[in-house]
Amino acid sequence: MPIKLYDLAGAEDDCRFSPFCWQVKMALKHKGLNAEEIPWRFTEKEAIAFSGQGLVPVLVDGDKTVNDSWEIARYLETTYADRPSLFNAKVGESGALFIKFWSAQAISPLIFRLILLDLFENLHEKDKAYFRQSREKRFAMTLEEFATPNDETITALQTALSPMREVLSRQLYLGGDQPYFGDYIAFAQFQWARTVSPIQLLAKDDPIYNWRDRLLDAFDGYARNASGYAV
Ligand SMILES: N[C@@H](CCC(=O)N[C@@H](CS)C(=O)NCC(=O)O)C(=O)O
Repeated sequence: MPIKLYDLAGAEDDCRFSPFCWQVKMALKHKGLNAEEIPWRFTEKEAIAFSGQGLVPVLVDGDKTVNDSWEIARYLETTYADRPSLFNAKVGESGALFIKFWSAQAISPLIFRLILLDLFENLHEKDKAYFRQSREKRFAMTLEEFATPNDETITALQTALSPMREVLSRQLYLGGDQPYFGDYIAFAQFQWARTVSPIQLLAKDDPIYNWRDRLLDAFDGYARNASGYAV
């Protein structure tokens, strides 16, 4: 039975923008595993109710159901231990865990402010009211107040990315010579933006741009061929 992955989609079935799902999709490719990527919308809670919660990604592998991107990566690592490693042992897992929280707390909020209005435009009509209401409650302001797609936010993002830029000016990937799950976590942030927004987050001479290019080309251009903007 093929692996199934419930993957957030927008108005069009091929608009797949969830950064958490992108981490998992790159991890599956890394392991050489194919999955059926099932389009799922924010309001289709009943379709993933069997997982006991309401967020994607949800992975179904035979009789096993796993949710949460980090838990899915750990599941793939142990279940498919004979395939290329996502973590390269405990020390790699610890590094990836740092990238997960750094990315969520220092990078994601800035990218979100930059792409939010474009992302909203790409949502399925049936999701728009839910998304607006849930996010406005979370931010305690309107989407339009929260969004700041301007030079100031771009500059703040460049500053926040500086440690990653330092690493990538010295080596090809955060994992060294080869990508690992930490690379996919960080890459997923840029793929999130690329799939819904024409905004240029990275200059072409930035080592991060070149690193992202390598990952866009990985696995026969899997991420590059996804629906989105060629930025
Ligand atoms: N910690 C979770 C977060 C997953 C998450 O927030 N998924 C979003 C899509 S990017 C979602 O399903 N949201 C549904 C909702 O807000 O109702 C993970 O890493 O998988």
